[in-house]
Amino acid sequence: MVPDVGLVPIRLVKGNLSKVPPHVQQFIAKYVQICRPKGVFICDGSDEEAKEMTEKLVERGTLVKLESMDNCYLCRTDPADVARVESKTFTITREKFSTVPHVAPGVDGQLGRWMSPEDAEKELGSRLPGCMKGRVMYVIPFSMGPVGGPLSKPGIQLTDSNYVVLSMRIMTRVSGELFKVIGEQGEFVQCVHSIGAPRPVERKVINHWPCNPERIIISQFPDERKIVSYGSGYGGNSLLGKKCFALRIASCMARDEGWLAEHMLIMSATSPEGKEHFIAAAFPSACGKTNMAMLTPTLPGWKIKCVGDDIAWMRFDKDGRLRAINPEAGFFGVAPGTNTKTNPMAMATCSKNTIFTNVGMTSEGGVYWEGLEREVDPDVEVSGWLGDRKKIGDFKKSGIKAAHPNSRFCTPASQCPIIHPRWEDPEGFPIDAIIFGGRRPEGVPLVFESFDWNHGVLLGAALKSETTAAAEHKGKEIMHDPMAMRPFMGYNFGDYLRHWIDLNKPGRKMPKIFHVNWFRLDSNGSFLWPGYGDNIRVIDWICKRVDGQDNVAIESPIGYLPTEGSINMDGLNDSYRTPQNWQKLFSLPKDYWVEDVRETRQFLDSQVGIDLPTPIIKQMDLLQERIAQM
Ligand code: OXD
Ligand code: MN
Repeated sequence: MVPDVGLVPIRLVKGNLSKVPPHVQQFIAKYVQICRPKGVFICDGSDEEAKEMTEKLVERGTLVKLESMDNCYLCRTDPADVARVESKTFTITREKFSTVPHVAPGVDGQLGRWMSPEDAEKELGSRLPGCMKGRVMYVIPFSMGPVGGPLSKPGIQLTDSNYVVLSMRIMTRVSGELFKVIGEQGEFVQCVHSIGAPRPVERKVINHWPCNPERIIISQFPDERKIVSYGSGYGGNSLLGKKCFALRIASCMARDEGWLAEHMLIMSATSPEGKEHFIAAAFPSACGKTNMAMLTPTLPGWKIKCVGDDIAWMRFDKDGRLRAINPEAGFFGVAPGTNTKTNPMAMATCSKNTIFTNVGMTSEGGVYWEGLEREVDPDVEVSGWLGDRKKIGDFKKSGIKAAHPNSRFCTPASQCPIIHPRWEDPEGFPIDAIIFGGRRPEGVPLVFESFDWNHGVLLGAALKSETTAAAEHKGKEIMHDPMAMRPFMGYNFGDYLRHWIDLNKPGRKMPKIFHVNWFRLDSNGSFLWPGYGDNIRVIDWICKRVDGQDNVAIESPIGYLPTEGSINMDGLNDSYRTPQNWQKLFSLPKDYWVEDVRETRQFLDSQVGIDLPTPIIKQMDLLQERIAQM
């Protein structure tokens, strides 16, 4: 069947074009014309479709079936394509300062990368033409958020990677129904993705993972609600519903429409008395958001339910409550470090119907990564992500990792044993508390609360953390990651802060804002806090504050701190319960804070410059004054 939709014929390999609204057909036809795939496959999101595609990928060697698991597969990528590439990620707007703030002269801007439409045309014009030659273009209709929900948004992704098709159907809601939704609403986000390896391939294909890492470009066009990603098949570079759409494009939609698209987990915590609180928490990549979203409480009687582990879309309802949905349908979690102690719920979630990428594989057909040493038979042989076979202990001895530090599991959220029973409620959940946090080895207390909304926005703006493997950074350093959105900002960060401040309107019930740090170290380098399931103790305190308990907090220069003894330490090891440990967890070394605030101020002044909203400058002045008087 070769229907003609006006530009070039769409040579259909599979699917039903008659169900595709005309403006979506035009979009497909435009990119068929440019990318020249050998055929077009319109996905319907069905299990049969996934099964067929999976079998093909196993035959080809892109996926390996994990024999000891239930419907799980391993993918090993080209070692040159293993993480998000922030340096090649751009936002394209006519006006530069819609995308990036006015940085100080001579300063290298860190909050977003702008490209002019002319340069983008040149860059993409030298990559896209013919980029899908010899490959099939898959058309993925997907929804971020429950299909047709009031807070949800539809998208169409075109891609020449069937690994992407399979991952997108886990991470988003892929369904032919979307064509109807789009037909009625008109709007959809245009997502174009190519691995950049037309046939015959020029670059040597490694691990059956064709890609073009030297020419990667990930471009967002917020004004056109469009994303074009070229060269990489990995994670946030290629699953365009996630970072590109649900954060970068959606933050622009949110600015225009008065809501928030944030890099936040969503969870509920129910106290032993049966009171449920909803929490959204922003942490930079690889700070344990997934662990926190599904933590197993160590305090008796508490229950945690997970709504989402990475992204929150939040909008005030008519009663002035901020309601959040998780726009995603799956978890794309970092594998190393995940085990039955740190995150038993994630382990249970990814025991079936999961695609693992760049982890090790045991000779029995199970998975292995650093952190599972105690859970996998030490005599078993593992083939590492780079293909070398060794015993577990020998990986450690040789210093070679069995799994890449950014290796992932891609698994359906519905399989999480503690997924909230109403996690797909299209209306979302009312958020009581927003938490910001990062990896801060020094100086920053376990938890503190902002004095008010604007002070809370400053806590988010001042967020810093040790760097991670989720992007291409090398080594450990403390990096600014304002609102945990540095790599995901869709527009001028000063305007973004202004948007946050402006949300605080009379009649609205603003969530309380907190800052946490699970990662403070002792002088001998050991953690002062056990973390993981014991973080419920901090959540317990946060819930008390949300409920208005005044006697559990004391004012300090940086915010409200817990009064000594107000965090429940029952059942913890004695070493955590000493007054000395409390002092180490909550102390505010003056020199540290004087320097910290000076450095934050310098960062915001130089990076956001004249775009920094006055209320934030005022908050910094007040903070600096309070610290000077310490
Ligand atoms: C992620 C990230 O993959 O934040 O979620 O990098
Ligand atoms: Mn993330």
